Amino acid sequence: MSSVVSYEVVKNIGVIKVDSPPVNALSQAVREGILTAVQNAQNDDTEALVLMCEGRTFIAGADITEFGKPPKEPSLPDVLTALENSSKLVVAAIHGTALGGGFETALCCHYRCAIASAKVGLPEVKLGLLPGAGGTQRVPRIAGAKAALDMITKGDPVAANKASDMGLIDEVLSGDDLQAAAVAYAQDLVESGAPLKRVRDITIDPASIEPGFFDGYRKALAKRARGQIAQDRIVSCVEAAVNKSMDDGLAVERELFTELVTSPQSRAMRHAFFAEREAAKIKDLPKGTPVREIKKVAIIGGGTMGGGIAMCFANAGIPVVMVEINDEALERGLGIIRKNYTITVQKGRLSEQDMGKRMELISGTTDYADLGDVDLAIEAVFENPDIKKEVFAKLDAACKPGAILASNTSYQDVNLIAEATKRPQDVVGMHFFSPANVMKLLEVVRADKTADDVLATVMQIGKKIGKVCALSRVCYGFIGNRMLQGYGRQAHMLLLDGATPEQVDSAAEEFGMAMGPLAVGDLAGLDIGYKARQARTDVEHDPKTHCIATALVEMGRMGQKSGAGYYKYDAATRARQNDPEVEALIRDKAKELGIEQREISKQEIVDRLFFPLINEGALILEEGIAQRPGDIDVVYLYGYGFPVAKGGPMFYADEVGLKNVVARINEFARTLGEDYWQPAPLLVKLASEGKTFADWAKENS
Ligand code: 3H9
Repeated sequence: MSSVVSYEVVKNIGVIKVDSPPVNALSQAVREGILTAVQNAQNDDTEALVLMCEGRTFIAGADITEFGKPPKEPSLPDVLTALENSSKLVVAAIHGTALGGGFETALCCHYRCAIASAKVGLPEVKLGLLPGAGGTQRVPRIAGAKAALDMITKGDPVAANKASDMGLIDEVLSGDDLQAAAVAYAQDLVESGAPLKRVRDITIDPASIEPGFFDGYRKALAKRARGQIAQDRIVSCVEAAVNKSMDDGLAVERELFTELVTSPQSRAMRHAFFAEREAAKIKDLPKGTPVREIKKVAIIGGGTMGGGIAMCFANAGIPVVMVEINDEALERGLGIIRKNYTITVQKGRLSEQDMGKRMELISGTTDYADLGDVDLAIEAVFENPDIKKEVFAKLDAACKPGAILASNTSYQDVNLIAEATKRPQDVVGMHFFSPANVMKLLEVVRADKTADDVLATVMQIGKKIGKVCALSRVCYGFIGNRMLQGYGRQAHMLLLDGATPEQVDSAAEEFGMAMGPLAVGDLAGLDIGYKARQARTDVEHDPKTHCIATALVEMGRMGQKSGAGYYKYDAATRARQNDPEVEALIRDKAKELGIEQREISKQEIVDRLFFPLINEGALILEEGIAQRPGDIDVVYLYGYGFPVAKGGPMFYADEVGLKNVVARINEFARTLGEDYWQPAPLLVKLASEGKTFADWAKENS
């Protein structure tokens, strides 16, 4: 038998077991092993077959590392045909997550059973793909076109009980012994003379689909999926499932899958998938570094940020105590959390009972003496170094030895914060992004003395609370906000050079950003940057880079919250509107500074916004602030709304070609001045060697 697929006869049932850690992906060896087992089993004494997996999960999909390489026999469709055509009844027995090609394998079995904790799904869309092994044809045949489209275009896994309601699972098993339960289920099917149910034999009546249904679905998707081609192709496949024969539908699916798997979008999204997992690994941490147990957490500061962080832990079932300076502030903080949960309940995304359980996990205090039993304290107070140091000195005195002390600072020097304690080895940065209970990114900031086990613990707890973690060394703004400075500066300078706020934002949004830089400023509040600039007295501010934002704040235009910033906002809809007053202000400022305004092309806007990100990213790599280019991509994808279909700024740079990036930066240096257009030495070096950031990552892994 194959080394990754075994075959064993239990009573009258043949059990085919895949054992290919970590997630039993359908590598060539797994495909061949299943095919051989099914073929051999046709001639033995068994009466039915069970297909199941060892380890943490049923097959979690095709082996993504094989995409983009020459195909190896047998193909997945060949294996699935053998399963579906088996003369003996085949039962898929699912635990963990049957995803993508894994679920498609199960759909080719004649029956599917699962333990209650299992989930099934077709997440290919998250990799810029569509299910390419019959999923787009079989799910609509079982669950209907609408349910299939919802499942495949969102890509989220469905719990076993719901999947059973949809008809995708035939039996939800009780008990923990999957093999015993699945064998018993297969025996029952044999005894009852159950037929070989083949999904391919189900037909959908095209008349059951309302006219215009697919066009309507496409239109709704165009808004939600913003330029991602996979969604559109998925609709075409499901349309074929309704209107064509199984074989013709499979042919459409194959053709469109092949188009997508070679597309830059899917390449970028596959890069993002692996970069996310890689970012959680700290290169120089010895294997087996122990982790500290985190049973209770303290959050210092009950503002929007502190409240959001508290929710992250409560959502993961970890008790939290929130610390505020007085009862009133504490009540306000807890009230904001209660309100946030209530909104989630009203939207039907949380039950009242679960809200109650989460609120019970959150307590409050105004006394640091109550923090003696916490394992992790996260400070989320004002961005003022003196206040932060004071808080850390208090935490150092109140918390038990070994408790981790973390700062949620966005900019401050974590080394200086650590110096305020007698345990710098226990001090680390945990930079959450607002709103903290929603945004996926957690920048973990490693100070000079942070202990290895503290870093390992924070990475682990970050994953537990559902965050994607990336490691940064200490510098002003860490990875994300440091890079953002050049992006924000260019957004501003583009205005002075003649672009309107709408032109700048819509170019960034067409590029794929969730929101343009100026609209983001309005959303966050222009007063925040204003105060930060005023507080930063250690550097000289270039009058050109923020004069408009400063003038807007001084005119009382703080952004959305005051109804106006770079734009005017409709009070009811919050829709942004161009404002001639702002356009006049920009013209005046340009004149004052002696800048001659001109028409600016979309391409220039895009390059001037995104190339500074790449350039600063290269400096950050060179200085060792980030471990890998992929980590920088992860920061931008999960913290700053960078389009996943472009893979992150460093992946985007590789796609554009580093030579082209350097040439354009040099051109901007000539035409716009060298102050902000100096190509990073690493960028120049890689470009001159004809290399990419991905090459650098390999050489420095
Ligand atoms: C597909 O199926 C196409 C078909 O329709 C058509 C084909 C013709 N391949 O996430 P984790 C690795 S497309 C290769 O940390 P968790 C991962 O890189 C596929 N490797 O664990 C990591 O490696 P390392 C559709 C994979 O417990 C390790 O496994 N399927 C694959 O938090 C552990 O991963 C999907 O998109 C793979 N398919 O979560 C599912 N999957 O340890 C993708 C994982 O070296 N996978 N690895 O860093 C997942 O969503 C999660 O991994 C899963 C486990 C939920 C399964």
